[in-house]
Amino acid sequence: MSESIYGNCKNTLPEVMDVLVRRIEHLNQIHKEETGEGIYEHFIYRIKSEESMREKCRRKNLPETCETALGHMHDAIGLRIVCSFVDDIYRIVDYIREQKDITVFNEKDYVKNPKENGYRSYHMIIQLQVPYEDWKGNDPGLYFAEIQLRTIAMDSWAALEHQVKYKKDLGKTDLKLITEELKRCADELASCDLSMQTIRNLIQEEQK
Ligand code: 0O2
Repeated sequence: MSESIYGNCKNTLPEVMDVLVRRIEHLNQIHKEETGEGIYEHFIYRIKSEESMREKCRRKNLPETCETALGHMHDAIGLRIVCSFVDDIYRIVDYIREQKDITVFNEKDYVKNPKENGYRSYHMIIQLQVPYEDWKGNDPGLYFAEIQLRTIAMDSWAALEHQVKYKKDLGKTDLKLITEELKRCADELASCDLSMQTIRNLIQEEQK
């Protein structure tokens, strides 16, 4: 069997991801105790499969090594947090920024600055310090992770758009029309997110 692209860190990656997962669950718990509501609707997480990581290395013309997978790529560990309201996305972002063992390496706010196709999400690349060895042999070690934050509406849109991207049998006309419709949908969903946020604010004001 060929060696893992994650080298000696293969078995550590799930443990590092677990630290992050527990942190986010803790935030949800605190928020529930304070407000009676969870801060996210659901969240999912994964270690990028060997196959996907190797494919990404090839796509980017980088060697299929542990250094590339854990030093140059930042999404071997990925979390996706799906919220009911846009404000909750920014609350979680602030919470992540406050963590002493986390350094924010890069952020992309595709919520305020959507991609041309309509894609919306908040992306954070973070570096987490953990009491485990990293790929460089440092202990405590540093591990990258990608955290994507979105609303339920943004998440449904991204799932549909992802499906379309991989449909190979679409003609040029179909593709153009679908792309335009997807963009229109993304904008309408963003407008719904805004209305939902306004309704929530009104309810909260009323409760004060
Ligand atoms: P997977 O399978 O989801 O992990 P990168 O390609 O990561 O080096 P880039 O281009 O700077 O770098 O990344 P960006 O824009 O932060 O996006 C990374 C991830 O966001 C993607 O991961 C997707 O999950 C998601 N994403 C970004 N743009 C789109 C989009 O237009 N549509 C959808 N559906 N998802 C998007 P990967 O690596 O593609 O794959």
